[in-house]
Amino acid sequence: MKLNPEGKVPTLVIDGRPLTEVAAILFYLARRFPAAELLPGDIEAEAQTLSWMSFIAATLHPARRQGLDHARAVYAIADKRLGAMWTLGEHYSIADIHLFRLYWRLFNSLKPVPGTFPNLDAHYARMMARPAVAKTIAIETAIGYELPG
Ligand SMILES: N[C@@H](CCC(=O)N[C@@H](CS)C(=O)NCC(=O)O)C(=O)O
Repeated sequence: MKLNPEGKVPTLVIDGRPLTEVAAILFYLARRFPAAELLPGDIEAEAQTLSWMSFIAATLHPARRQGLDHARAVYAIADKRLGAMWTLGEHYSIADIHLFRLYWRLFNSLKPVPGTFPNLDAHYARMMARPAVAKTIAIETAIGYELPG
């Protein structure tokens, strides 16, 4: 609570200063480590990244709390918006990490019928095939990270 009066995770501490909100933390990490190329260079693509992350934080993240039907409707919008590749088309970015984490929770707790969200399912599979993602999931599994029911 001292670090984040809202009492929520994640909170990243940078030289003693707390930074809250997934979108802001991802933005910071992308700018702090530019070699990873997690934020596209041109203005419109950067704005699209922010658009995705705003949608994810404000609409997708709280959807589950508003009931299953609402969650399904909102994830259907995300599925339609996503299309066939990454959130920004060819460029893998922080918006994909943000989207994946939310869908990962839904996928593993609610287990949607396969085919309900075809684009999100394909995105999930592409993300799980990334070595860094597999490594993170393995670390979390080893420490017993449990999903809310
Ligand atoms: N808008 C915040 C939401 C953060 C959030 O809701 N975190 C949840 C976990 S997913 C939490 O800390 N919940 C603890 C609680 O509500 O007690 C963000 O995007 O970072």
